[in-house]
Order: sequence, then structure tokens, then C-alpha cells
Amino acid sequence: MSNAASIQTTMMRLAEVYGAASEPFLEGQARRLGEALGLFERLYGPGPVDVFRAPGRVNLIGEHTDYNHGYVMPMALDKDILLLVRPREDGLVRLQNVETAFEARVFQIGPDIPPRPAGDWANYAQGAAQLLAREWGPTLKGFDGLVDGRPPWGVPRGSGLSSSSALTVAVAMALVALNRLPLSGPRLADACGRAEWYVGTRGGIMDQFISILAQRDHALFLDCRPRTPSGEYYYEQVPIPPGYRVVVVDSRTKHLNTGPLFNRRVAEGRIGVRLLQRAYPHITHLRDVGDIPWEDLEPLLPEVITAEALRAQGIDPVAILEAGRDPETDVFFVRRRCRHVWYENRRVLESVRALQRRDTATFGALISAAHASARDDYEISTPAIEALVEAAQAAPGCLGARITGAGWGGCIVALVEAGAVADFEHFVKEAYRARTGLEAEAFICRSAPGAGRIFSTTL
Ligand code: NG1
Repeated sequence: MSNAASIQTTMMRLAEVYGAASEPFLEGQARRLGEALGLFERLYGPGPVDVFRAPGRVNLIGEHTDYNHGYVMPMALDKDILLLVRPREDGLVRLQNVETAFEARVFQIGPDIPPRPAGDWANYAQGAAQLLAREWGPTLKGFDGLVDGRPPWGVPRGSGLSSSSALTVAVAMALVALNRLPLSGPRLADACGRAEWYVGTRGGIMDQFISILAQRDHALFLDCRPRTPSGEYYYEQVPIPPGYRVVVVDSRTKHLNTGPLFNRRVAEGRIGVRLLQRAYPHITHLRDVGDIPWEDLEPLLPEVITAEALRAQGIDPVAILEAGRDPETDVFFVRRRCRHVWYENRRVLESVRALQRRDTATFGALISAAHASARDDYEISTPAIEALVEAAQAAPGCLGARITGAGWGGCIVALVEAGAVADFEHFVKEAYRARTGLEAEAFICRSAPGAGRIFSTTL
């Protein structure tokens, strides 16, 4: 094929993958792919290569509900991670990254891969490989791989947009494809959710589900309660009404040590369940009390309780926290955490109904209400995020805005009238700069389809 014809074919394929994206976007993606293929050849020599992509996500509503078996509604981004791979005959994974800050890594696939220090990028790949080895046999074949998550096409890191899950999903998909494992869709997403526990956070399944099951121009309503032990879930694609844009604004503040804070929140929900089980013995997760009026639940949940008081009631917070650190000085804010989850689940269900009838005003109000609850009850906001959310909620054309992702920094998400996006961006950035001295970065979330193999060629 001539060079011009092959560029044409690549552009057509990228248009298929990313949808009716603009010319400059597709040209940029083609350049990105060309550069990554060139680097792959320099690193690993000529031969076949498969390219997988996995998108990041923004969560529209339903924060910290997934691990409580509740409801979420994320949407995939057109920002993604590319993973270029060539199969190997042995069980080694050799990983390089186009960004030199991420050093090359090698590991042997197996059921007990020793984790690297916390924060090491290869842990996400190792988590995926270990889980597949445990559940599908230890003799999986590995690959030589190259990861490309560079800006502006990559998923921003540490911003609550799930770059880590995108990497986990891309590696899992590559291993599944190369080893021809019969694992796809929701079952693969469920496996990727568990794979990520390898890095030490007890997260839920939202990020991996949206990365795999996303559809263009749709958010995904997901019920995080498995319907069967083999990991089947209820989910539904929810269209984003035309005439509105989902805008993500990055505060450019990152909290790098959210693991303990995150796990603490998980524990507070579980303590709530243990206390509620006295009146409702059948429940296993906060989701199970969704039909009981909050007023009936509230008196059963203390506002604050110490580790000592819990132990006196036969509840061991260390066992609940799993990685419990210094429980002697721990206090747990049980009531307000459970209140957030209880109301947040309702807000997600109301949001789905609002979007189905294209009632964007109601959806916008629910988004802003979710923020207040995340700030006051779940306590995951920061002064910088408050500056950004307040600016966004006051900005022209904005129907609602909230923090998105785990919290303690990162991004906010806003629903904005399509015609007002430029004014919105300008207003928010100015107001944020005036209050914090920081530069925010905004982009429209053009939703992309879920992860998969997008390209195969021989170098
Ligand atoms: P992010 O924003 O990617 O850190 C985390 C969890 C989600 C969910 C949200 C809070 C992981 C991989 N992700 O997301 O499952 O619990 O926080 O809603 O743990």
C-alpha cells in the first residue's frame, strides 16, 4: 500500500474508533499512533504489533456509591491510553512507556507477582496479570509492550479521570486477546475491578465498567450490585441530550496520598452496615437500606464513634479497615458518610429518569446537590475544588457542577449549554485564577466508545 493510502486507511479507522471527530483531532491521533509505532519498532524491532486503547472516564453522578453496591453514571472520555503489544512465547511482560519519566519494567506473569513500591506505574499491569493468572491459570503468555498516555490525548493522571483503570483495562484486554481467554464485557470489567485491588485501594467497579462498556454520546447507568455470583450486572446506556455539553475542569491540584483516606471512607460505610444489621440483619451493603426512610436509619448511626467504642460493641474496626492503621486514635464519622451514600443513590436514579425525559434542569440541580453532599457529608472536597465549583455554578450556561472522582483534588464536571461553553470556560478560569492563583484546564467531554483492539499491523 502506498504511504498516502495507508495514512488514508489509518484516518478512516481512527474516525471509526473516535466517531465523527474533527479533522485536527483525527490528524493528531494519527500522528500520535505513527510516533508510538515508530518508537515500538526502535525498541523491539520489526514484526507484528497490536494496538489496544482504553478510555478514561468522568463520573457524572454517583460518587463513592460503587463499593457500597449502589448506582453510578459515568461517561467515557475520548482521552485514552494506548497499549502497543507484540506477543511473547514465554510469560514475561516487558513494558516501556513513551514518557521517559516512567521507567521500563519487566515482570513474570503468575499468581503471586511481588508488588512494586506504592505509586509504581507497573503495579497496574501486574495487578491485571496476577488476577488473570489466578483465575485462568498461571501459564499465560506475556508480551512486549509500549504504553502511550501522553497529553493531550492521554488520560490526565491523578485528576480523578481514571487513568489507572484505563491502564489496568488495556493490559487485561491485551492479555485476554493474546491468550484467547473467553472473557469480555461485564465479566472482564468485573475482573479488572478486582485486579486493581492489587495496588492497595478497595475501589469499586465503576471505572473498569465504563472503560469497557462505553458507547459514544451516552453515559452508563450501572447498578454495582452483582445480580449473580458470576459477576452479572444491570446497566443501561443513557443518552446525553443534544444541545448540552459535559465540561470537565481540572483544578490542577492533586492529592497524591488518597489511599488511606479512600479506604477510611470504605470502612465507615462498612461500619454503618454492621450497626444497621442489628435492626436489619439481612443487609450486606448500604445499598440494601435504600428503601427504608433515612429518618428511620439515622438514629441507628452515631455521628462519630471511636475505635474503642466500636470494639466495646463487638465490632473490630481493624478487621473492617483491612489495612487499619493506628486504630487507637481513629474516629469514624458513620452517620454523615452513610447519609451521603443513601441520598446519592437516589440522586443517580432520579438523574437517569431526568435524562430519559431530557429534563436537563433537574439533572443539573441533582449534580449540584451531589456536590454539596460530597463536600459536607463525605468530606472529599478541598478549598481549590470549592473555588472551582462555586465559579462553575455561577458561570453562564451552567446547569450544575460538582467534584468528580474519588476527591481531595482533581477535576470537577459541569453540564453546560452547548452555545455557552466558551463563555463558561472563560468565566471559570478567570474566577479560579483570581481566588487561588492557579490555572485551571477545561475540556469538553466528547464521549468515546469502550476499550478494545483498534489496530493491527506489521512493522
Ligand atoms: P478515581 O476517581 O479513579 O480515584 C475511585 C474508585 C471508583 C469510585 C470513585 C469514587 C478505583 C479504581 N476507583 O475513582 O471505583 O469508588 O473513586 O466514586 O478505586
